[in-house]
Amino acid sequence: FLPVELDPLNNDAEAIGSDFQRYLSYHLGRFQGCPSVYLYNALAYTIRDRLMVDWRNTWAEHLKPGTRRAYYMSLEFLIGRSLSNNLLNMELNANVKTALYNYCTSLEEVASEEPDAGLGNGGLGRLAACFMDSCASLGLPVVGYGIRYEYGMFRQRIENGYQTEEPDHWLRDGNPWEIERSEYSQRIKFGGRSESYRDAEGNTRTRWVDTEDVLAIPFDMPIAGYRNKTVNTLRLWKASATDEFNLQEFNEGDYTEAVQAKNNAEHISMVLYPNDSSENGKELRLRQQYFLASASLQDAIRIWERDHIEHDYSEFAAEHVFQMNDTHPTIAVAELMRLLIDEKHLNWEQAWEITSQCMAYTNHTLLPEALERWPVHLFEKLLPRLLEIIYEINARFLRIVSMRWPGDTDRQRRMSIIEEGAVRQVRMAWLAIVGSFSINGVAALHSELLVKDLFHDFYELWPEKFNNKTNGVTPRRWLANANQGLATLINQTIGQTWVAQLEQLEQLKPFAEPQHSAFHQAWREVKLANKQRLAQLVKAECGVDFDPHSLFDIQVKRIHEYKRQLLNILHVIHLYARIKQGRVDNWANRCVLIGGKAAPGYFMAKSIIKLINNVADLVNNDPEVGQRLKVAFIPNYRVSSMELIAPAADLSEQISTAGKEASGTGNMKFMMNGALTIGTYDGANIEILEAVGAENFFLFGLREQEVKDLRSHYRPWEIVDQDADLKSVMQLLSCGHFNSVEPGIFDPIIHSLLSSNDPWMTLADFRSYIDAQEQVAIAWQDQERWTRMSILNTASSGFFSTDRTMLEYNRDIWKLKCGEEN
Ligand code: DL6
Repeated sequence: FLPVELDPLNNDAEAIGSDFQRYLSYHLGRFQGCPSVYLYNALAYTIRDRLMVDWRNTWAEHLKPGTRRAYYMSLEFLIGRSLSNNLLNMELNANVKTALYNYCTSLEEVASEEPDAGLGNGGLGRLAACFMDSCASLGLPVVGYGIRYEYGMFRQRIENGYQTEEPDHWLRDGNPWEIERSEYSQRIKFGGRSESYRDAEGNTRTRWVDTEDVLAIPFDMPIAGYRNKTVNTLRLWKASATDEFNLQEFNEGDYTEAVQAKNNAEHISMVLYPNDSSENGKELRLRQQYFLASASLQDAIRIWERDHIEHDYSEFAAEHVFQMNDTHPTIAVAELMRLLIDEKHLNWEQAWEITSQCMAYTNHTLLPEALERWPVHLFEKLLPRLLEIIYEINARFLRIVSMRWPGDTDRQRRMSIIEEGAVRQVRMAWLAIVGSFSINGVAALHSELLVKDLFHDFYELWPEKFNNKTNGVTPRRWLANANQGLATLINQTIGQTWVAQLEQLEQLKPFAEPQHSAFHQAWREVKLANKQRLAQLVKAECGVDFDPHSLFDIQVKRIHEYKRQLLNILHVIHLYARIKQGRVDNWANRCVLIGGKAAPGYFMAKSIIKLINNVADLVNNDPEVGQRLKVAFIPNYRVSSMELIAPAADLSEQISTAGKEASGTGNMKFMMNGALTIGTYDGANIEILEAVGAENFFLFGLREQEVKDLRSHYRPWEIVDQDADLKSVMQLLSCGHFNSVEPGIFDPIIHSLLSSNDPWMTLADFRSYIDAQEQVAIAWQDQERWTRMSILNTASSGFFSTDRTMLEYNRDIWKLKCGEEN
């Protein structure tokens, strides 16, 4: 046991400096002149030590019997870097800077050595990481459960304009933040069969036998709250072979088989699936999902049983809520039933009462291809006992449906957790809905569409389960830390309370008025400095010269047809055509930056990257174009690149087909940093528009209902015929202007744009997008006006803090006590 009182470490620069030196020399065995990555490691250990007392105390506080806790279960936590964020939250920046000064290095240099923990694909994973920061900052007893992937999101390189993927071995130099706690390992079953047996009291029970087990080993990452002495835990599971599994093979004398078995077990946590918004459909993925769900639930039960010696499960639901991040971990519904029935010997009704009071589900997409369904035969092979439980859940659920709508077999078929057909499938979203007491979408429009369309049948049955929780982002990472220039200016103007209460930014509104010209000037200077910093990165990474005085027009996010990077590049081609035609009235010099990764098997997304790069190549090297237009594709877009990009943006591109982007969170990061948005009426754009006012937002395009209405009679070729500008753009594309040495490579793109079946209806929005972009150019020419709009965007971004989002989850779903209330 730890001593009751653990002395906090000294935080002054001298003590930090000497601990840093000790770690470098005695722990890492490195000395002057060593590669900087060791300086980073030594500093991270030094800082982690300083989290330890609060970390231990927070655990102790949260584990007090009777404390209700939430568990955020997610296959993805896109953490990025931890060092500078921790320093900000711990208020150690100044002292660390001084300490490092004595060692002839800067904090920026050392911090840039930290590899991104890229354990997620995009918005969904980054949201989970922002949630963790906010929960800690609010003192909420929330534990994150995820997988410690050996390889995170692939590293993207661009070769001849094409995306290539390389493995991201982010753990190569160790992860100084994590602590392995193998004493809390859990055993996870796979395969085998289920059998009935009679227990000592003569009760008939079921058990899952002849399984091939895998060990789940927890690695804990500290999540420091903002200056509140709370340090929460993100527990990530690593898969490992069990000892006896290996032993058996060794005893049979087959060494290589034994090693193979070990490898198979460890594969489970080897790699993150790099698919965003599409089904993964692979057996290993289902293994990952069950591995996470089972390990986390067993862990929560272990913790609870330790303090509830009598194991009275009637109290369990009052103390637990499991928030399932999308359908990925929703096998947890069936797994909790299994644990309670097979292992804890509760009856079905008791187990169901607990499960359905503990589980909550967040949906993050309306795209049908992202709604997971698993073939029944896969379940039979991998998780036979779970399948039995799912069948029973479904049978009981369908009885409720048939009582409510007698004779409506069509509805029963639609609502069944098992989808019938050539290959029978388990519908994971349906399982989540049936097993959860709360189901939420992530922005107002998205939640509205969920109950109107996708989940309508369930909404009719249980309207009280459905709610909206609009996403947010953490202002610590995305404004206070990423944009230290702007944060300082804001602090000088309205004080520092905004960092923990973002709505305080409202106080900046009066400063948007023209009489505050000194403030406007300072605002522009900060932006210019951020743009200079980004221009250096663009030069280094893409070899393209961005003039920091040009309009920085930026779209960074996963490459997907619904996000319509294509529409952006059509606009670029249009601008290029205008320059070539000498039509440069109302011109604003622009630097267009696009970045994002395409799923490795997503052909169209990869073609779009190639098109962007080819257009960039031509535009950037045409002397007639000059500074009027520059285009770059930034490779390997990730959390740490966004920390440089968001503060430097003037214009944020949020141009998805209406009804397709559930929320978006990049839109919020840009807004917070004073960028203006050009966007469709989609996802959280709508709430951004409402917050900042239509006059400070460039809205364009069809609305969701209009998109639906146009579907049956969409004829894009007619749109081309009627629009001379679009005709020029399409002509440049189809005559091979951008691919003279690789003829035909863009044909699939051209065909999809011109197809009446184009689900993203890119050409339908072309004209209104071009017109909105002209309004952007006009606004940019009046720098006073632009500055005013920029200030108002930051000032109106208070709602988009994950602190607000988490308080809403807590108020409506979790009902935990904050900080001192415990
Ligand atoms: O809720 C976080 C994020 C939203 O902001 C994006 O709009 C949405 O596309 C994303 N959803 C996914 C869904 N993936 N799956 N399954 O990543 O969630």
